[in-house]
Amino acid sequence: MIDHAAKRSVLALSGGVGGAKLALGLEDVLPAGELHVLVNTGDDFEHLGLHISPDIDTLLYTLAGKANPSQGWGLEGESWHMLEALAQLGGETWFQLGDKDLATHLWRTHRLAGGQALTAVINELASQLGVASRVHPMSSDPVRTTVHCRSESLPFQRYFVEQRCQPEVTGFSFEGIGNARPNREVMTLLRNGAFSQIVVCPSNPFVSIDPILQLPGLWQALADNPAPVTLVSPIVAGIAIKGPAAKMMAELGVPVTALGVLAHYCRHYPGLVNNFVIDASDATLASSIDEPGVNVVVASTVMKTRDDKQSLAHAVLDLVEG
Ligand code: FO1
Repeated sequence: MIDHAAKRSVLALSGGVGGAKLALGLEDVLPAGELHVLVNTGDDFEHLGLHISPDIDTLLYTLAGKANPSQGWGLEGESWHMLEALAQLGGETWFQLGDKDLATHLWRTHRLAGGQALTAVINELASQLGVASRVHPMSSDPVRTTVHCRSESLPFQRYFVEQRCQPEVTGFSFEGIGNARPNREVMTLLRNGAFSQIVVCPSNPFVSIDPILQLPGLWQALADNPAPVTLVSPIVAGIAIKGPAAKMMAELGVPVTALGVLAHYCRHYPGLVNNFVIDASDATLASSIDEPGVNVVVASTVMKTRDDKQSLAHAVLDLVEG
């Protein structure tokens, strides 16, 4: 195993819970401050007058060691008095906001109303929570994911939380993406050659990573960058490690395998992926992957323990030095 202390920074692209696991492993094995995470904000929404950034908060809480371990989202040791009182008033309680988590939403909404950019507010929150890595919203401009289903189109959180991902999906759109500017600091770091590797975490390709890559100019900037791009498959042995990715692939007619994941990225972002990490249980698929320029790597990608997260992080980082 290589000592990663001497190397440059790493940029990880992430959605919420699944991506946060690998981000935590990367943070553990990299020198402090060398991990930058560019996070999806397509599932941000305005709820009860508050600006909620679920994937950003999942990253912040996970890297701060404060995440609820069973849910992956929200804070550990949470209480629910506000939600109970809201229910008594007849308010909407389908989206669960814990009492401590509420402070994050109140603070963010207050700072945004005062004219701060989302990027600056997240920097403040990260520093208050004691997060050593850099957590970057993909953009400070609003992008909102809509899930198109057979019978209706739903804002992302209505589909994901209220409808529990049950409606059959036919596609996705990202409102506002055409005018959204990619995170300026990350674009500058890319231009300056600050990253030794770019890692696409095992997050949902359609609703977590696509909104990031479809920001104007972003995926081309990643593809043109000399730092290799390593994609970790979110599909293992035909199932999604976390969330509805496998269900969505089946409904969209994409093969529910690691091959289907790679085909999605290669079709929409040609030349982006240099390394593709698949799980050991999918090792037999390796010989059937013949995407030009893609190096296939087999590793243990299921991250149940902290050790699992660190081992996968080492396997990914070793690719660049190896
Ligand atoms: N996910 C749920 O499945 N149910 C919830 O009630 C819920 C509340 C919630 C509150 C704050 C927050 O930061 C995240 C929350 N999530 C909840 C997760 C959220 O829906 C994420 O967008 C998904 O996990 C997809 O990344």
